[in-house]
Amino acid sequence: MLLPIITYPNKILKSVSTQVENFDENLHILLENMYETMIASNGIGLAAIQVAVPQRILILCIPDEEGNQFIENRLEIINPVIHHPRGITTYQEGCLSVPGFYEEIERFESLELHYHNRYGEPSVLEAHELLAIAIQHEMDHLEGKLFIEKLTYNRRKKFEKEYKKALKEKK
Ligand code: Y12
Ligand code: CO
Repeated sequence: MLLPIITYPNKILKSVSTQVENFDENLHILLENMYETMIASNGIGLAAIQVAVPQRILILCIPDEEGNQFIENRLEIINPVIHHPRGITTYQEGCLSVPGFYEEIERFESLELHYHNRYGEPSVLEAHELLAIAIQHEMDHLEGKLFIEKLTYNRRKKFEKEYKKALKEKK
């Protein structure tokens, strides 16, 4: 089932998400629906708060070199914690909750991620480059933060002006 994606400036996106306690059928249905919603929207990452569920749940599916996304590469990440962040990189980020806007953002280049899978089993993964960037972008959502909050004052002002104009034109 496709879920509606909440977009900026909806205040729900500012919620701090809570830990998942129950790794049950409801969680599995939510994960399936989030994946379907993300793929249908041409996304590579989605946090549960973007579909109005304030829990620490992320879905990621990094495309291969040809840009194809395969379900075998889907990552379901619950209650994540970053360990050993290192290096600095920049990437032109976008967000399904801020449609039509992309900006260069600085992130750690590599990290180790500790998390739980859909059955509540602990897992660890080593992430570099695009996966590491996407994890950091999605984990900011868990704290109620959007990538636009990382912009300089002037760039943020420009964004607000352009975004408001685009919203008006959409109506
Ligand atoms: C690097 C940087 C950021 C992330 C977070 C995940 N972001 C996305 O998956 C964003 C996807 C996105 C897709 C859009 O739709 C199309 O391109 C058709 C889109 O739409 C418009 O801008 C109109 C915006 C964002 C992961 C890795
Ligand atoms: Co986002």
